[in-house]
Amino acid sequence: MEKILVLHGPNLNLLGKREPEIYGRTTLADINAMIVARAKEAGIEADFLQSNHEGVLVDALQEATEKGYAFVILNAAAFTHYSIAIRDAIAAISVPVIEVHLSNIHRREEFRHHSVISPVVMGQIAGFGADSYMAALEVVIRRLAEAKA
Ligand code: CA2
Repeated sequence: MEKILVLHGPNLNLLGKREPEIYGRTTLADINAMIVARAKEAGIEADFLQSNHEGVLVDALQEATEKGYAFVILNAAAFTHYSIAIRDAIAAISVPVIEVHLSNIHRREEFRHHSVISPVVMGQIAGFGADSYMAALEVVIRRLAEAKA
């Protein structure tokens, strides 16, 4: 069975519990459950990791190849905007990474407009709340089906 890794960056553990006016009421556990349900339908296994620590995310990206993940769906949260370590880790691995954001980072504060990881990911999906993750998953499902055909 193909498997994917979903990585959530710093503070996303607070989702649904703080600042609902920006990030909504859906919790991270809700998002993970939605991903598991859709992935299961498509015969894909999904693993999850949330960390507030840059190095933990770098380690997880580095290990993605040897652990056999077909894709990584990554919300690097604030690290998106300044973590060269995460960018370098993405560039160093052969596993394709899809960048997701709950909010539309391009219509928020100026400092959120730039993603240092965008040049090294497969693509970016932003602004659809939890559906940004679900849209990324649909891309994964289609790409994996194409690869089998
Ligand atoms: O829109 C996104 O998904 C972001 O990656 C979320 C990050 C932010 O720094 C990025 O610019 C865009 C912040 C995640 C923090 O999530 C919280 C959730 C609830 C309460 C407080 C923070």
